[in-house]
Amino acid sequence: MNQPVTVSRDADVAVITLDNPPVNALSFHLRAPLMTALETLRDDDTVKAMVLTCAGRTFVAGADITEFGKPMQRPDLRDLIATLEKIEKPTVAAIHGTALGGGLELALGCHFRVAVKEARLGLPEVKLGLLPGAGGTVRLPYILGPRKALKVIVSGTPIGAGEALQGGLVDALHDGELVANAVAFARAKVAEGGPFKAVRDRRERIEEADLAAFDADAAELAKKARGLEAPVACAQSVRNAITLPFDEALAKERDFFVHLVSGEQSRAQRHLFFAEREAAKVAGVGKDVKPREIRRAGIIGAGTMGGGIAMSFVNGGIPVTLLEMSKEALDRGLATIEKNYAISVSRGSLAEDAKTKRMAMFTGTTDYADLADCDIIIEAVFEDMDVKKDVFGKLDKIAKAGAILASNTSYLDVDQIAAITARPQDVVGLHFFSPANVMKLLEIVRGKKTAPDVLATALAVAKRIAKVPVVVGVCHGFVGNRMLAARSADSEDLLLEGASPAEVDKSFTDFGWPMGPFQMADLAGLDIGWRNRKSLGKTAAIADPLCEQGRFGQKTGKGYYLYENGRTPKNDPEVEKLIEEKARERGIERREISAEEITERSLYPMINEGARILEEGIAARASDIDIVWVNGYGFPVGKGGPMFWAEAHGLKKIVERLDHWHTRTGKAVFEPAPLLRRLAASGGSFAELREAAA
Ligand code: T1G
Repeated sequence: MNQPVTVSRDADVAVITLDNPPVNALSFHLRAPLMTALETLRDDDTVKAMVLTCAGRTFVAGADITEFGKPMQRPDLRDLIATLEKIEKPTVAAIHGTALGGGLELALGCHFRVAVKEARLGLPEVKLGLLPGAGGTVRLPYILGPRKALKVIVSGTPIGAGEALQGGLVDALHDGELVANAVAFARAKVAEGGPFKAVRDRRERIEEADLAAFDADAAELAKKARGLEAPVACAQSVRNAITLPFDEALAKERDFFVHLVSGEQSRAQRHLFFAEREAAKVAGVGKDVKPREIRRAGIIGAGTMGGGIAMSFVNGGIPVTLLEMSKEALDRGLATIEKNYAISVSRGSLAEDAKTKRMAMFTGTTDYADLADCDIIIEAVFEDMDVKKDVFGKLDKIAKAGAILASNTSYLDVDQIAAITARPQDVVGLHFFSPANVMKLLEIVRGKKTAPDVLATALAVAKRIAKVPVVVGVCHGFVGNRMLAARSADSEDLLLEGASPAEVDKSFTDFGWPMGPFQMADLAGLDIGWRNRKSLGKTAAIADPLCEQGRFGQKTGKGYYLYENGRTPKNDPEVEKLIEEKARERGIERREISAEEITERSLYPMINEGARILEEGIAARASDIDIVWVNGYGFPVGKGGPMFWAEAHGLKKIVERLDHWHTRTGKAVFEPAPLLRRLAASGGSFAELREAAA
């Protein structure tokens, strides 16, 4: 068992090494010996300077998130930093990997910070529904200035060591031996002589701060918070660093932290943090299953999905061969990709030379034979089984042995597609979400014959292209789209019985969704659903007549809403009139429909379908379903995902209301799944399924 804290000496410089794998989280068993080391070295006159470093792949990646919600054992992180900051001999944090959250706060307790060039530094607490709780919202503004610090803290996105150096957060960058360089840096400071200023005493950036400009930035950021408390608390706490004395601002930061850490939103977002990591652990695909090597990817189809998928691979450093049926279609697809990169360059999120490098990683072709050297080939062609089978038939002939053949189908039976080939073990579904170069979610569809190393490869590729993977089984619409169908199964009746599209959408945005179902349908295009219904011989009371009038949504300037200028939806009395007419035709007496009823008739059936999906083993864990919905469908992170929210909301109440609507409507989507009924009756939780499965 490794020592969490070891102290070594390089003559008069003491080196404290923290070692708490895998990410040196500041658990109590690290904090206690660290406090002892700090106090001992502080009082040892033979020690002229101290260096703080970490063993393993990264500097401290934060407080130990698993300790939140439990009584905090002292010394806590603030005690450590308070002791560190009072040490008069120079203290230097030597940073590699990531210095995140409490890890960066600890480093800000030192006089100096040195780092390797690849290091990343940040305060991602806002992503856990928290704010930095050990001085980060006060000390970082002292170093970077309030406006820059506000951006770093409210985005939660780490900055690179180069940017940190420019901002004064890091004092030196090193290529070679980090600790040796840090010791040399410390010794040089000793030679320069003190006093050495603690961060809390460096007020220059605070005194020159432009409060009005800061408030304008904060107001902009608050607009994007969409009901999340943490971003607003972060901004207020950074503002306190400008307006209040250091210790007062620190105390207020603590109050915010204590409030947030015991709140529902942070509990939900911490659930998602661990759920995302759990989702990558797949039964039968242990660490012993080696992924196949992926040097080049082939993408079939350069349309919206194919182009976005291709960009994800190139952004992840994997060169792409992009195939289209015709040169025109290929050129159109590549031009769209180039335009997307140009937009990123114009926004400053991509350098011009990086764009050039990325465009050079695309090879266009209209010849299937050019895919023969690809290690993975993903088709993103028209969502039709015959078309998919035709493509896989061709792929089976040209793809090299061991190549992974993947379908981006969003609904269809991957086993049927695999059966077309002589290598079903190499076939997997990779369901990306539009826009594929932006959306984080990747539903990995495991076929009956998909080999474990194909799944291991898909999981490894997902990490390389910065996607959040969830492995799901084969069924119509997999996890996300299947539940989406249940969520909208009753939406037309809600309109016929009295709700307006705007009322339904408002209940969703009030809940925290970025957009409601009718605005979403207008964005996606009503004609897609219309074509689908016609092919299945199905009808829709409202959507069909809207489509017959050419109201396909944003793309035709009107759908459920009117779009006079671009994307802003406007209520259209024509639509209201059509709904009233269709209701009259069906003898439906229209009435007031509350937001609560809308939630019951849309979210409850969706959760119910989630329970069916768990019963069938299509999803391994309820938390996987939460990850699908938060990363693929905009389910509000502050609510933790549909299954987490359902438990917090009360399974008993949900089952009672499902029974009510099942009786009222006779619709199958409202008939409670046996699992849901059982857990509601026993007061059980979805988590117990996981334990049972483990
Ligand atoms: N606490 C506890 N466990 C952690 C952890 C943490 N801070 N960070 C990671 N783990 C576990 C994780 O669950 C996984 O476990 C394993 O380590 C490897 O992680 C007072 C309030 C550092 C970029 O938010 O972003 O400080 O699944 O798979 O992909 O202000 O981990 O193997 O059992 O993610 O290489 C702020 C969280 C905390 C950073 C590495 N810090 N971590 O990514 O590995 S709040 C964070 C990460 C705080 C103070 C406050 C990433 C990483 P298992 P991994 P990775």
